[in-house]
Amino acid sequence: MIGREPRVQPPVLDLYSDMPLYNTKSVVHHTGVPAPTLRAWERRYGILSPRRSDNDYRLYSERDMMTVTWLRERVENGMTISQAIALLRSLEPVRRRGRRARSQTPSAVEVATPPIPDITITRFSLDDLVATLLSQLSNLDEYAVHSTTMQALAVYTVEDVCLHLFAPILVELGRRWAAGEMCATVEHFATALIRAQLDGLFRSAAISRSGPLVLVGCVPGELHELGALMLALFLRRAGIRVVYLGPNIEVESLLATVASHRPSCVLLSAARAPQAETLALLAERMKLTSGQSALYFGGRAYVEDPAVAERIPGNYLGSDACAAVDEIKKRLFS
Ligand code: B12
Repeated sequence: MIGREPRVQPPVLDLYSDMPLYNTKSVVHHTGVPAPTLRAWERRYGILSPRRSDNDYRLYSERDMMTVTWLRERVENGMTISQAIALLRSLEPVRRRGRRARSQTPSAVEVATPPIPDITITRFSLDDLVATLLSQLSNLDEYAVHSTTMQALAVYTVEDVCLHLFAPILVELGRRWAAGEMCATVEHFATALIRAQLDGLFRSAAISRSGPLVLVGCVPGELHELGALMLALFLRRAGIRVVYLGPNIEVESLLATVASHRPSCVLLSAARAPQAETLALLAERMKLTSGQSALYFGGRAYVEDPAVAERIPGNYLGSDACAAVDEIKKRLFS
């Protein structure tokens, strides 16, 4: 695409009156949004709350008019209306911070509130968000990282944010670290923030308390856990009863847990070759001791060296976490 895409900013609603003055015809005329669409947005999303005139006609404010125009522009720029509304809602705290800062005297603002960083995103494709987030992470700018992540989650699915925003960022950080272009501090900072975000999503997803149990974790010695955590998150979001066990699972305790809880499946991740090999022994022991629990495995280590996967007596799932969820659902429910 040539030229700049429009900046995604919260509409400056507070500058506009919320006095109910305009009838539907006038709003349609000023915003270009047809009356049935206005009513649908009102009914489905509760985004507008026109008051009623004495003769029961809807009356909208200038602020409503601005909201409608802002939403129309987002839709014209390629968002669906529900994405645009989710984005508007995610920007609301930012708008409120701006309002608070504006209402204070200049000296009070200096003393009482930290400077409000420019959290507007100039571009909104996932590729552009990767670049934005990478630079914010490199600057150790936690506030901006949080804001960008929230806006990405308002527009894209959790799965897309994980696979097409977080994962490429982590790979790029790994590349920069290995090439000596970036110090480990930034990589640690970024990993900790992304891990916290994934954990928050995992804890806030609806937990299924019934149905077959699935355990997810990392093979012994494996500290790279974000792929496994993403997999657990996707499974939970797909309605599967999943327990996430974390990195570096110890063999004996895993075998004991499998024996006592009898999960339907155990899914293990390995990111590096030495750890990938350890799974062969664990898989043999699991086969002997836990006949009913199926062992599945995957991760980047087996992509790098597919021959290792062939030596492991378990079910190799590849490295596509979404395809893996479909595969596990098939095993559990058909
Ligand atoms: C963050 C990170 C760390 C963190 C991990 C922290 C944490 N909480 O996870 C820490 C600091 C601990 C770390 C340590 C090390 N790291 Co490191 N690390 C990374 C980095 C930058 C990101 C890893 C990551 O999260 N990737 C993103 C996730 C989402 O990708 P993923 O794991 O591949 O998972 C995806 C798929 O594979 C799939 N998947 C994953 N598991 C499973 C399982 C199943 C069943 C299925 C179906 C799918 C699936 O789903 C995910 C989504 O698509 C990578 C760079 C990279 N290219 O990945 C290096 C990297 C993996 N690390 C590397 C190295 C060398 C190390 C160390 C040896 C460094 C050292 N000298 O100490 C240690 C080893 C530690 C250990 N014993 O495991 C190398 C590995 C090179 C190699 N080929 O072996 C990499 C590639 C960096 C590089 N470019 O060189 N690291």
